[in-house]
Amino acid sequence: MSAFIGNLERPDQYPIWDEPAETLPRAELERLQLERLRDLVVRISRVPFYRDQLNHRDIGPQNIRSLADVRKLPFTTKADMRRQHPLGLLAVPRKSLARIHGSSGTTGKPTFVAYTAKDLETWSTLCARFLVAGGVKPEHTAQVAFGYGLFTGGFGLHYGLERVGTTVIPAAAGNTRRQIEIMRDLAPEVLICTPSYALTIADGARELGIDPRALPIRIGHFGGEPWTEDMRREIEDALDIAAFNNYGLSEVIGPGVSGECPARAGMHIQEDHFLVECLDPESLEPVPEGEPGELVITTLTREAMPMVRYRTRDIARLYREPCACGRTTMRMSRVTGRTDDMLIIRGVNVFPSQIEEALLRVEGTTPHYLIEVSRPATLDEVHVKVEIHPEIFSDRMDRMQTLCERISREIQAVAGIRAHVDLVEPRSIERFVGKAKRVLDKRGVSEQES
Ligand code: DLL
Repeated sequence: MSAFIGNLERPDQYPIWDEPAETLPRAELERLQLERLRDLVVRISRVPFYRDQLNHRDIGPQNIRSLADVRKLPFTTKADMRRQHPLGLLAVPRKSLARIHGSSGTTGKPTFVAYTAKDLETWSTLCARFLVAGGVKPEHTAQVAFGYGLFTGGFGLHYGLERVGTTVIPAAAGNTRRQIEIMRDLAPEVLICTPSYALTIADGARELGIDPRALPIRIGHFGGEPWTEDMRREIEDALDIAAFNNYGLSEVIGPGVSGECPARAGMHIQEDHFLVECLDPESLEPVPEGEPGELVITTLTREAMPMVRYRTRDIARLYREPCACGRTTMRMSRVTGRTDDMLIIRGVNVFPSQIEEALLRVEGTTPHYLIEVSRPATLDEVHVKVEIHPEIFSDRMDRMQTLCERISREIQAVAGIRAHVDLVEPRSIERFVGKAKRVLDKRGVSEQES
C-alpha cells in the first residue's frame, strides 16, 4: 500500500479533528450522554407520537437517572416513520428546517428526514471527524462519487469535506469513464463512494488501458453498503490506496454515525451524539458484550427529527476496549447482516415489497416472483423472475418484450433500481408453505465478520 497515508501501524500519530470531544474520558462522556438524553426526553415531548408514549408509560426526564434508563423509552421503527409520513416526527416548527433528505421506504414512498441549520452543522462535523481519522487533510482534493439528492451520501460527505477544508469535486454517482477523466485531470487524492463503486472505477480504468494503481487516489472512504475485509484488500490492491469504512443511516442522520481510524479495528461510534445499544432482535434485551446484535440508535443532539431507540435492523458487534488511536469511543464491527429483508443494490436500499408493489401495477403479472441479486463483476445485478397469468403468457416475443419493459420501468419508478425482468411460465416459481423466500442473494457480502 502507498506510503502516502503514513504509517497505519501507528494510529496514535494521526491527527484527531475534534480532539476534546473524541477523546473525552469515559466517565465524562457518559455524563454528557446522560445530560443529553434527559434533554432529549424534554424535546421529544413536543412530538405527539413520542408524547403519547411517554405519557402512557408515565416517563419524564426525572426517570432518566442512568444511561441504562434509555430502556424505559419506546422504540421507533421504519413503520412508525411511515405512519408519521411525511413529517409527523418533527420536534421543531416546519419553518426552522434547513433541509430535507429521504430514504427508500418499504413502499414507493421515501421516508423523509429533516434537519435544522444546527443539525447540518453537527452532521458536517461528524463527517469531518471520520474523514480526518482516515487521513484526509485540508490540502487534499476529494472526488465524491455518491449520489447527490435525497440520498444522504453525497451532501453529507460533501459538507464534511468542506468542513475539513478539503477541495471537493462533486462528481456524483455514475458515468465511470467521466469519473476517471476527472481523476486524471484534477488529481484528487481522496475518493468517496460505495466500496463496490471503487472496484468499478478500477475495472473502468483497466478497460480504458489505464493502470488503476497509477490513478492519483491514495485514500478511499467507503460506506453505504456492506462489504468485507476481502473486498477491502481487493480495493486497496487494485487502486493502491488505504480504504476506510464508514457507517450511517438516513433516519439517524446519514453518514457520520461511525467511521474507522488508522487502526481499522472497528468503526468509532460518535457517542457524544448517538447512544447505541446492541440488542437481541427477538427478546430486545442487550446481548452479552462483543456478541452480534441489532444496533438500536438514539440521537442525542438532533433537533429537527430526533430518533428515540431507532431499530436499524443492522447486525453488528460493539467493542468497548480502548483503541490505539487515543479515541475513547466505543467501536462497532462491520455490519454483518440485517434482521429484515432490505437489500442494498448499488448503494440503493430496496425492499422486496417495493418490487411486489411494482408488479401489482402491471396487469397480467402474479404475486409470484423471485429476486436474484448477484455481483458478476464489481456491480450488483438484479434479475426479477416473474410469473405471469397463463392467458398473457404467449409465444409472441414482441408482446412479452413489451411486458418486460413495462415491469422494468415500474420497478425503476418504485424502487429506483434497474432490474432485468424474466417472465416465467405460470406455476414455475417454487411455492412456500411458510414464509415465502423471495430473494436469492448470491453476492456473499453479509454474514461475514471483519
Ligand atoms: O447509506 C448513509 C451512508 C451514506 C452511510 C454514505 C455511509 C456512506 P441509507 O441509504 O439510509 O443511508 O442506508 C442505511 O445502509 O442501515 C446499513 O444497512 C447500510 N450501510 C450504511 N453504511 C454501511 C457500511 C446511508 N459501512 C443502511 N457497512 C444502513 C454496511 C452499511 N452497511
